[in-house]
Amino acid sequence: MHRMIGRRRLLEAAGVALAFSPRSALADELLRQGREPQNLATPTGLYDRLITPTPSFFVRSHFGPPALDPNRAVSVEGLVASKLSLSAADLKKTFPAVTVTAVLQCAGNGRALHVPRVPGLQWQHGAVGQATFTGARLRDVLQKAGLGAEHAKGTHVHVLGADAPPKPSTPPFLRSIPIERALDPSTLVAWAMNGEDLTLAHGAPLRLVVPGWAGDHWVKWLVRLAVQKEEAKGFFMETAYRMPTEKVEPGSVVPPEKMRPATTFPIKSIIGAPLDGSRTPKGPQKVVGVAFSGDAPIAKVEVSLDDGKTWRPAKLEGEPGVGRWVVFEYRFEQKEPGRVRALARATDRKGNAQPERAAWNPSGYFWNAWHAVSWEVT
Ligand SMILES: Nc1nc2c(c(=O)[nH]1)N[C@H]1C(S)=C(S)[C@@H](COP(=O)(O)O)O[C@H]1N2
Ligand SMILES: [Mo]
Repeated sequence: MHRMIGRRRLLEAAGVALAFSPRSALADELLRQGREPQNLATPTGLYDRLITPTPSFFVRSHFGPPALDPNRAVSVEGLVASKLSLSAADLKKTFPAVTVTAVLQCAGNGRALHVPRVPGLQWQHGAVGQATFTGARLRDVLQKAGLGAEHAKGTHVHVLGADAPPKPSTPPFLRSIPIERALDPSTLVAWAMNGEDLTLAHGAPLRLVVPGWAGDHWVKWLVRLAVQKEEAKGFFMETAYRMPTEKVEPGSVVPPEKMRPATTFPIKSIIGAPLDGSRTPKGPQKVVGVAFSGDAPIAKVEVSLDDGKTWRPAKLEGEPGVGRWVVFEYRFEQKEPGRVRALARATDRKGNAQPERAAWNPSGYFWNAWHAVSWEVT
């Protein structure tokens, strides 16, 4: 169930004095997702711009944040020549700062839209956002620790955050990424988001940034990076965040050996305006949204006003990139009052096309069907 909560109200609830003035309505709001306050969705109306404002950027935390400690260091260990311990200040001093613009999307975004329904947080569209992230290349950090050529292939970087599970029986949020992905120049140990130090909700002081890959790899509140021979074990690697290796019948049970980690997110577009169920005056109409693919830059977005019989190209804005969104806009004239339904579909430069129906899977990941929005022209 969605409930609107403003950031001011969130802060008030946390007993924080309000020292700033109210901002524009949407840019200051998050939608509560389920019972826990650490899971917050971005309002759909914000998917009309290149950068999602940090105060409205979705939040997904399994256990809630640890205490804020700006000096918390991350250790770099395992199969490296010399163990390092680096705070955000150390990273800023030691490594060139790199800024990437990237989509951060939870694998479970759109889970509520899969048919049949799948248990888990019932995200609709709001578990995604785009921001700029600034930090050190993980590659540079690993090289500084003396990662040898013999360990630069086939190994895995285990990644741990400082957030403690609520009960001793709850498994820690331990993840790993293959070394090849860790050495990709876009993979960062980031200290800033949208030009400011990370907020606690988004992983302060340090988080991993893995453009093109689902949010579960973007570990927050980093405490340990360890190069190991094997993939990490445990619930969050072996059970959660896994996808069928092949297409499966909706509702079916998939055996573990037919599952692989969910990594690159598939192509998708979301219409941010008009909002479903809204009203617009007759005359010029504008369909605006965002489109992204974890696999390749967006090549085109098309809009249909006749349930997919015919499609027209939308105008794109923003620099296309892997795991990076562009804004699309399609204008048309609606002279008569009545109901209008718009569909959007994106295609990337590798020819991946957004499907009419999303591929169902047991955990409800990566819903990416054509987004349909209906509104009343009056
Ligand atoms: N330490 C830690 N890192 C974490 C998580 C977590 O629970 N603990 N949640 C992950 C998941 S599932 C997602 S989708 C992203 C969400 O990042 P955000 O809250 O900054 O939007 O953080 C990831 N990093
Ligand atoms: Mo997630």
